[in-house]
Amino acid sequence: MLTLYSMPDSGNSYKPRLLLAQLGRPFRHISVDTRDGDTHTDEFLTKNPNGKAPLLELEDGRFLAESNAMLLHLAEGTGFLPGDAYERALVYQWLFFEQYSHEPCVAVRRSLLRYDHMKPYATPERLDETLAAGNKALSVMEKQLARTEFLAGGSYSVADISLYAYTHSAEEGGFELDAFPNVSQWLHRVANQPEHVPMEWLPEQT
Ligand SMILES: N[C@@H](CCC(=O)N[C@@H](CS)C(=O)NCC(=O)O)C(=O)O
Repeated sequence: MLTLYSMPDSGNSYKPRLLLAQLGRPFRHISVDTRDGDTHTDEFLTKNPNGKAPLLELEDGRFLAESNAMLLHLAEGTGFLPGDAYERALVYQWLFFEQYSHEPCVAVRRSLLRYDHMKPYATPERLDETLAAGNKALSVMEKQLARTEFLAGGSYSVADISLYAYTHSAEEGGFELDAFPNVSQWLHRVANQPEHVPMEWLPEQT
């Protein structure tokens, strides 16, 4: 069985949990808390030298880090990842966008405001910077979603799962989603996909 080391409150960790739930793939879940140093123990670092969650352990014992790499691997051969080369590249486009232009501001601002251990880093300059960059990322999504139902076109894909994770919780980072009506409607569409689970969902332990 697959094993996922993930942090319940983290959007990066939510991405593979959501896809696994939607694929109906059972997995063992091991909760880690980065604030307790769980990802910096010698044991964890042998599994992921980067010391970050989520981390996926495949059935054969191999490990895979990086949430978006997990989405691509798990979605292979399913309707969550197009077969056509260009359509697939559009999914990659949004996954790279998520990691470079969205997560570093939308997710980071949420953690600056939400977690006590991040408070020393929540300077007014940092909050201003992440707000401006996050609003820019949301406006890029807004323009795309004025044209297509989902981010990479007409079909729900792992691009939507990846960007849903931190967009649906963006208000916790002080972003005003009412200013982005197409994004808000897309959030509802994503939440209404079959077998959707909320961020708090964790599989029952066997
Ligand atoms: N690019 C990585 C980011 C993972 C990441 O930043 N995880 C955070 C929790 S959301 C973490 O483990 N932080 C602990 C640390 O950096 O020491 C991914 O998408 O999986």
